[in-house]
Amino acid sequence: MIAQRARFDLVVRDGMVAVGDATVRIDLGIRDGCVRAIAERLEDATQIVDAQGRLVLPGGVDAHCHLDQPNYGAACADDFRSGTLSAACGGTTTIVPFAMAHASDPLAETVAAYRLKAEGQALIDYAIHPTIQAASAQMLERDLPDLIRGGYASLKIFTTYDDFRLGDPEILAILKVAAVHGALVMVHAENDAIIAMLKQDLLGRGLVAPRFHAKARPPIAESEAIHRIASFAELTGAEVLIVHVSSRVGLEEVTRARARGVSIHAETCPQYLLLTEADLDRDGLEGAKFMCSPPLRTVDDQEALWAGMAQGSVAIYSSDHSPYRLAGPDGKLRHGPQSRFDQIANGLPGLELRQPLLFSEGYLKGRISLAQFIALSSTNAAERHGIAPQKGSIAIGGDGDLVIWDQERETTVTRDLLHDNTDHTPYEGMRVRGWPVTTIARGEVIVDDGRVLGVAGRGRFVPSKARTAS
Ligand code: DUC
Ligand code: ZN
Ligand code: ZN
Repeated sequence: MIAQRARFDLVVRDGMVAVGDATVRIDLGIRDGCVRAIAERLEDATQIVDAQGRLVLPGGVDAHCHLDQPNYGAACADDFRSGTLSAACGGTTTIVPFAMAHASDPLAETVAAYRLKAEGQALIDYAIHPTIQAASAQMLERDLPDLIRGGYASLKIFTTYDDFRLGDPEILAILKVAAVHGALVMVHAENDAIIAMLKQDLLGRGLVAPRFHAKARPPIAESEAIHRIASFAELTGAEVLIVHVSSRVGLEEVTRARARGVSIHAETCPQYLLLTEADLDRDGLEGAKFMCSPPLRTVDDQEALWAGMAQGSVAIYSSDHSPYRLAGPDGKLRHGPQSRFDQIANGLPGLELRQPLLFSEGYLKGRISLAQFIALSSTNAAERHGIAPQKGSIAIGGDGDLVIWDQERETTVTRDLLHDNTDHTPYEGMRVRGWPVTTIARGEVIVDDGRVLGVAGRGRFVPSKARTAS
């Protein structure tokens, strides 16, 4: 006799599922990785997960993190295996890291090689952003359109860093191509000349401690670059996303441009909401743990970013997980205890704590609503980066990527709690309320109450779709 297959592979029973700002007690039925039914009572399942009394939200989408990147000094501490494990343990079910290479490397090869690094390693699904560091005629006419059509419709460019930065003519040319072919262009927006001048002044005066990192990259460096990119977006009609917006004045440039109809969005990250430049001044080289670019700012900047999250001018909340160990020959302090600020790698870990921090500090403290928590940490990123509706929401036909939250759980953050491969967390000692206790990815329970059940390599590539036919 052939056994009948159950109607659902998994039913998540009796959870409080978010519908707008309300929650509804309902069952979710998943078959073949996708949500197939949402109803008061679903039976006939191979597996039932009891979510009674708990919130059931879409899995987090972290569309800005750095894994297994080339070493430009300190080594990236996480590969796809450790990075996706850490993400899954923190309630994230999709990530979008960057395929980075040298300017002269062929784009398609860079992206293909990076995709290979994920295969067999990733625990959760992933899309990929190519970073664009050159703008030759062949690249603009052929390589870039091919890439966009091929499932890489979300690109990143830089206005600073000697190895990556593009000049205005190249940026304009790339935006024109992106507008025609329907790609999103993510921009690291800081004025390179301002930073170079200030850095030289500070180092010349012997002002080398980590806190001078923030002085070398003031908010005006960010706001100038955002203003320029907004103008270019207005001119070309391209859709742009300013990544890691850190300052009030930076966000104001985005808000002003949006008000006149420019297709520009802002992303921010937990570090800009919860840490300040005072952290750079901690004892000894403790400040190195807090060095990222753009740098941490002030309480006033934090308030502007929280207001932007609540009012909609910040669209996306990502980790910008840039993992470096402190110790060791490849770590942040590889130049020794006297390291100058310009010798310390910029980047903070955050993949695992991104969701818990926003849930606790944003939603449970009343700074944002539950609907805003979901939009900022999942749906908006999926939509803007071309992976919705498969990712980023709970909907019939979408992937069964769900996170069950225990709203009552209180956790003190310690390094031991986390699964990334760094040796510290900038959030050590912070009290967090609410925790993503169960992570379900395409209908499979991959993390449950601290136990990792999913297997490395189960994660799949998700193509990022262009907005318009080209
Ligand atoms: N920009 C990023 O997006 N991540 C890390 C450092 C940086 O400058
Ligand atoms: Zn950046
Ligand atoms: Zn980044």
